Amino acid sequence: MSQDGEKRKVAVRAAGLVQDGMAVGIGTGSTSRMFIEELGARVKREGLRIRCVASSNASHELGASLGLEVVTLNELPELDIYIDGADEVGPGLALIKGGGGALLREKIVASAATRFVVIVDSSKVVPQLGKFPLPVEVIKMAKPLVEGKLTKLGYNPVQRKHVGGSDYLTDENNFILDCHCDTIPDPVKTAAEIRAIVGVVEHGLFLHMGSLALVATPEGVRELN
Ligand code: ABF
Repeated sequence: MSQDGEKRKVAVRAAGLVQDGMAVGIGTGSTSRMFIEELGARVKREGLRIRCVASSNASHELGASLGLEVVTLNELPELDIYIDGADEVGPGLALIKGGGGALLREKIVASAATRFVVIVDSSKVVPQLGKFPLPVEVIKMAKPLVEGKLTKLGYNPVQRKHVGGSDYLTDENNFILDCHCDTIPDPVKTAAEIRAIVGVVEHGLFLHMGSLALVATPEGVRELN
């Protein structure tokens, strides 16, 4: 089965977890996009009454365009479930997220939810985190300082740019430094070291946040928890 076929399968399963009356966090990225489409289809078909909070402007607009009631955390600060993709899923459901640039809002929305369900295709499950560059969101003014400190720590930061060379900016108007670590043997230590740098807004290590991962495989959807 193609990677997109796997993503669709896991998106359908995830949409099935949503029940009438729930407050739902909707994620960002191509797997989440399929989940949002499937959720929109269920709302139309079954008349589910749900309200959603999105982890990016793009997902907010997509959800609204598909007929979902998408509000802000101000209106809905407590969520029953948050469903989102990931770039890597390691042991203990340790995650790297933020390849799509929405790590800050994703972590905020995840922290507002009772359950965080991760939806991925099988290529994302790894024995150790770190092959995927770890995104670190930084305040513009602090970029040189943070870059220098990340380099000293051996994390090989590279500022994210658009294809044409202009600076990539997050929804919160910050820069992203992608850290080419190659391996992250101790994610807790790495998370603490990065968090301690003044000017870092957030990093893409999501530790002890996921409740369940739905992993699409050619044989079907596998559950990891
Ligand atoms: C979000 O989208 C992210 O945290 C992650 O960066 C990305 C995964 O995207 P995709 O589903 O397109 O692989 O979930």
